[in-house]
Amino acid sequence: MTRRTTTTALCIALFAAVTLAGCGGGDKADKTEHWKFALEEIKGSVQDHYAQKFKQLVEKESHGRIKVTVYPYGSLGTSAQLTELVQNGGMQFAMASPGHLGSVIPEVQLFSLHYLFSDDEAVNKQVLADDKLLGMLDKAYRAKQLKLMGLYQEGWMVWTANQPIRKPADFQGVKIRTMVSPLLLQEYKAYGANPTPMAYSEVYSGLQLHMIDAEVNPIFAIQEMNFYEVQKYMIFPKHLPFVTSVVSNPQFYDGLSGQDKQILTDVTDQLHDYIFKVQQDLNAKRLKMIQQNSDIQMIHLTAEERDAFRQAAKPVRNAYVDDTGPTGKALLDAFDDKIQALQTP
Ligand code: 6CS
Repeated sequence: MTRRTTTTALCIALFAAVTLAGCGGGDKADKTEHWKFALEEIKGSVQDHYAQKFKQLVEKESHGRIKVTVYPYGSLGTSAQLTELVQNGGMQFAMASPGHLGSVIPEVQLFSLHYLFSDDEAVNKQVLADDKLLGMLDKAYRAKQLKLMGLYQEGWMVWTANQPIRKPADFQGVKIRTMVSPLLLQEYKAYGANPTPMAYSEVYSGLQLHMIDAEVNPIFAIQEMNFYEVQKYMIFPKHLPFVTSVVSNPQFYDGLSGQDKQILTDVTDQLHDYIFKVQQDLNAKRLKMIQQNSDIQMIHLTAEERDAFRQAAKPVRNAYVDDTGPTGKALLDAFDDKIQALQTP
């Protein structure tokens, strides 16, 4: 992988052979460490698969010197509270989805823009590992007391509703629950909907009690949070993959030995491939489970239908640039350039 270096890899190999005092990081390398990792999703989710593999690889590569404890959603609070825990140093790692994090870091709302990504998940996977983009974003994360460790997708977002939605006008007045980032609200307002931000844990009861009419999430989440039980339609607009970011505390990260930083680089590189396959398999499996356990109707939008949403969503790109200024513009351009380069044969 691009970010690995031979020197630091050698450093890790040396550590396996001898108990060393440190490799670029001094006296920290031989102490037992306990790292905590908080999730925005429950056990069995895509984030849980990521974190369990992270634990396995970190503990293996550190020869048991580092112990990782994973906290699935529910044990520690909302996404915003998990982010605060990492900012305060109470937690070393957490998942921070742009759909929530956009309230703290406006630039990250790039990943809330509809019809920005490629239709090809494999292209999006490469874009989300692009060093230039990650470096630019990390600056914005650091300005808000977070260290960006990586980005990955968890599957295409799907709308669930009690009525068919095939064109923007069908959204008129529909109360759709969204995550809390302001730009997400603008996206759905552009379609004529009535977006209602709400914590993840409140969505099921919100749908059941008809406080909201619709919601949007990847398939695996619609299954494991039982949203399909209280909705009549699943609509596939392929407008946005659900993207999440792995974050750490900057002081914690900067204070790590060179060896531990290299372990993290190795592990997050390996996880980028691992989680891509996991999310594809999990989403396919969970779709079958939903179909077997309910009579929810599936609507796959045609190219023309998707195009009407694409047109309606276009002005929101300008709103993103207005909100984020030159930094956001540079990020948007870098993202577009990368997609273009990867899609051009
Ligand atoms: O809709 C949400 O709020 C949540 N959805 C997923 C798939 N992951 C975390 C996020 O908080």
